[in-house]
Amino acid sequence: MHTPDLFADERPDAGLREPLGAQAVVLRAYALPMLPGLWHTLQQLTAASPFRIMQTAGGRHMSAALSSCGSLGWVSDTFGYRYAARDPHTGQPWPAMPQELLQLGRQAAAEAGFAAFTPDTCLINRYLPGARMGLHQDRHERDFRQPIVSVSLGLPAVFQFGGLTRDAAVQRVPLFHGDVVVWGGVDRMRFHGVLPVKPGQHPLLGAQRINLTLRQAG
Ligand code: MD3
Ligand code: FE
Repeated sequence: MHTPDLFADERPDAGLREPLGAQAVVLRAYALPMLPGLWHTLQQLTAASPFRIMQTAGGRHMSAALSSCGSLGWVSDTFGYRYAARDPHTGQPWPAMPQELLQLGRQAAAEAGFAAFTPDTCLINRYLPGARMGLHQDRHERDFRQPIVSVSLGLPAVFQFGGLTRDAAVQRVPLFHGDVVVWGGVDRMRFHGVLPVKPGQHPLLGAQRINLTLRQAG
């Protein structure tokens, strides 16, 4: 068995497709050709709707900082989790979904066998070293038949991919700058999380990991 320490620096070849489940696949380095343009776009998005630490329904603080773009954005406070049309921090609508993100989401979903994916939101998670995300399911979207497309940027992280119950065995998968993962169908409700991001410097993003999660929420 590999440990995260042993494999975290071994970057798989660009273009590799790694199935994680019957309807979940890693597309290695799929988003790399879009950089640094995508990084520039992200900086504009997060200038308009800045990263913020949200509280959970239980009153705890998340360790990843969040922003969103699109017609809806994911918000969390002591009332719970939901999608909302306005950024509660600025009081304004979230920045519009950039065309390049919409295209990336559609193309990656099609690549994984999901036709006609039309994401209406992109959650932008920022992990500084030490930040993590505990095991959870994504269940606040209206239509679970729609897949989810995730784009990893910056520092690597170890993704945890579990089963349909919290206590099911967990696979550990290292995700690197430019990797795209598509999850849908029978794998859509699997528990997942992110282990604490290790300190490091990425040549383009510096000391952070950013994950984009494209979803059709409404
Ligand atoms: C597997 N974010 O924001 S996205 C999240 O790296 C979240 O920031 C992680 O989980 C991150 O909710 C990973 C990958 C992801 C998203 C949805 C899934 C994996 C999934 C739904 C089902 C199974
Ligand atoms: Fe999630």
